[in-house]
Amino acid sequence: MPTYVCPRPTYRYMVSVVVVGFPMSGKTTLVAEIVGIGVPRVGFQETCSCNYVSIHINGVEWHVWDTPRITSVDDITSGWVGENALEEADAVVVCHDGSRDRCPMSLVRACGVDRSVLALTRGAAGREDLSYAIEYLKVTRMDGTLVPRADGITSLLSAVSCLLPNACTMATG
Ligand SMILES: Nc1nc2c(ncn2[C@@H]2O[C@H](COP(=O)(O)OP(=O)(O)O)[C@@H](O)[C@H]2O)c(=O)[nH]1
Ligand SMILES: [Mg+2]
Repeated sequence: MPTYVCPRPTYRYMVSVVVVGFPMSGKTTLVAEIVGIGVPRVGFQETCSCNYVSIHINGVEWHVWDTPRITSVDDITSGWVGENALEEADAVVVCHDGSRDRCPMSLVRACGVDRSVLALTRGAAGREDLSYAIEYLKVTRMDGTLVPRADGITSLLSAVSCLLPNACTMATG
């Protein structure tokens, strides 16, 4: 009689999340908030390099990458220093600060609809600027659902977790 051998569970020990967005869309501030380090709100410093900060969530190491500005999707393949990190990312957080002339959906498409989450930054959710609504509703994922939107760190981590393949990566608190 054949013996059934239960497959060994596969656990992930590292998750890579890349934060992207147009200039001044709140990427660096968001990364600092995700990993729980403070950022000074006085003075703006342009991010020129691509760096990650580590956090542990439920025993899983997350690398959260801050990236330099993207002014148009063409930047991504034109020497933008975040290209490699983006290519290898498990999830992409696209920052949207509500600016009317900065529809984030082109970035979502370029970064991968099925691995992207929209983060409403700089009070965008409070301003309820939905000038990008039509573009937003045009973009659906493989399962027919819309790209998740998050307006706080807890909802953002939860939305990112849902993109990840294994339950052990879930952020539960
Ligand atoms: N009041 C306020 N200012 C913010 C917030 N997030 C970012 N900023 C400011 O917006 C500017 C750009 O933020 P930053 O995170 O550096 O954007 P990045 O260029 O996309 O990395 C900075 O002057 C920040 O202090 C926010 O939630 N509230
Ligand atoms: Mg920055």
